[in-house]
Amino acid sequence: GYRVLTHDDIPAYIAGVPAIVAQLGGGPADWTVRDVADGNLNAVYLVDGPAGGVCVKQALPYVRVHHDWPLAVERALFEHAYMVRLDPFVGRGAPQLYHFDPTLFTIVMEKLEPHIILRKGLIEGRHLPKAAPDTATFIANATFNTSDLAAPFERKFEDIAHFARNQALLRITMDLVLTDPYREVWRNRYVRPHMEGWAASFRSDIELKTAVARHRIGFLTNTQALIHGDLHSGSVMVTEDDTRVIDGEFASYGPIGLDTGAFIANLIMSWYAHGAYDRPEADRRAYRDWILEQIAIFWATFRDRFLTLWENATEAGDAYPADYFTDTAGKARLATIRRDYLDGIFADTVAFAALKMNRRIIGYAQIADYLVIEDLERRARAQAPALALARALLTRPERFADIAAILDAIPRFERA
Ligand code: SR1
Ligand code: MG
Repeated sequence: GYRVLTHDDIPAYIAGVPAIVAQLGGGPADWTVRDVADGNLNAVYLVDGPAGGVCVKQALPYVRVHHDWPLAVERALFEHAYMVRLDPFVGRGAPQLYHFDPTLFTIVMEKLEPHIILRKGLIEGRHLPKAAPDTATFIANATFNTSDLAAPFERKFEDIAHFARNQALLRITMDLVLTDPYREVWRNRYVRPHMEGWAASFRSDIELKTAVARHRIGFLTNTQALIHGDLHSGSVMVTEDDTRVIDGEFASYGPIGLDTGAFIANLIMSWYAHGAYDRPEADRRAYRDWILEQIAIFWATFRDRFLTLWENATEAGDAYPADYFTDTAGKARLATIRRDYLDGIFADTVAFAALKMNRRIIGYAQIADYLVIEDLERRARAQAPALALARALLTRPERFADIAAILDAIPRFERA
């Protein structure tokens, strides 16, 4: 049966998995184990042996950072299924999967070293040139290939049925991301008293809540592609020349814009947080310019890659069969259809970026980018423009029709 593995249990556990023993070399006495858990939910260990290393991740029966909060260990099934389903499409965009244990709900995978969590790199002001384009490529590869543009509906419907059972984690997204910032609930952890006014105004803002409700419906009904579901800067591990997307336990069929929006939201919040970091002004300005550039690169790369996959697809899905638009007029129409499809993803990206910012500032799971700002007054001053921008993105989407409009608005909302 299931049991929580402790640090000291890991060598004996690994000793029972021959393929991993061979990979590490030696035996339990030769292995070192490091507890490197960093996210909110799971236990994570890195194990090194004479011949190599692995990463062991176990789903705990509760939220790691909040033991009184029970959470289904079955989430590991969906993280595993996400890795398996995407393996043919994403190449080295994710860690390699070595072993899955459906009893202890552990995943043994490639140890990523010297990678760091992208969020840490952003906080430290590191230039990581591959992070944005590689993450964009990962999302395009993952979502195009699991959408109706590439997959036959029978395959897609099987997948939808499977991932629809990831309900415990979908409920977390429904509650923590799409509901809590707009109501009073014990979990909300915004900066008090400085952000109380913002939290109260969100609760009574009918225009905002109407827009949020529209995107709640989008989240619940738009099974556009297999999405990661939690693709923030803590779900990406990087070096200067390598990028891996990790932690697919929130995977489901949903709107692609939830993934692209989550990534952009975390870059935008990093930009605002940098305004409060104690760094020389010239360094700060240069780094903030770099972040804006990464947002532009991220969207351009995602769009180009998605379109390239579509234009070169040899096996079309059921949405636009290959023999459907063959003559000149048809091909021209298809170009318009593709542009409209990408515009739809962009509109969702904008909305979900806003929703993700609101949840990180008013909701339960606060982010290190802001938590490292110890002075609460300064932290709140770096958060308020993100909320003001998010509100505009949700209630005035027509003003944000392209990425240039977002890039222009980010500094403007800080000055406002
Ligand atoms: C209970 S904490 C939940 C949050 O942590 C994860 O990273 C997700 O963002 C989730 O909403
Ligand atoms: Mg996670």
